[in-house]
Amino acid sequence: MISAKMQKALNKHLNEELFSSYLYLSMAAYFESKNLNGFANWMKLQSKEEYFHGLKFYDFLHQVGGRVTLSQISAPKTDWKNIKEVFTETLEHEKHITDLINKLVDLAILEKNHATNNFLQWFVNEQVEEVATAEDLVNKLEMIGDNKNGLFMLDRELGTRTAE
Ligand code: OFO
Repeated sequence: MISAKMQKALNKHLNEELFSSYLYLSMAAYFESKNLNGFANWMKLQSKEEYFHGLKFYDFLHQVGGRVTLSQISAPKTDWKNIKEVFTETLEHEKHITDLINKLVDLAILEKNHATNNFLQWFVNEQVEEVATAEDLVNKLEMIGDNKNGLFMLDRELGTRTAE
């Protein structure tokens, strides 16, 4: 049902989603180490979301008769200068993932693989949301600057995030 090239590309992207999960868990651990529990809560949930994105690729590959082959997950960064740097890198990472999704869509179109193209459209939409959310947090952090009160309020706000 899918070409060898597409199978390889989808497996590679499964690894990217699992790396995203690992990266955000590392960011959560950084926040925990700074007693920023709200930020940590948000990142931990983000990490779980990425794991589920990875599973969507896992399930889809099986549904179309493909073979899942897991590969090594790179070690994520473990330390950052400050909160803003974490979210600036989150935004950059999400833009990178968007680019990868777009390239997968290009391949699906090239191969006239409508099922895979249709599957990927969920991720096209999801990436719009992911980039917008990260952008919003970077903007908020820029506005807050070093204001402790503002950081406290944002930490409290992000602490209310619950799993979808
Ligand atoms: Fe999987 O959406 Fe972020 O990376």
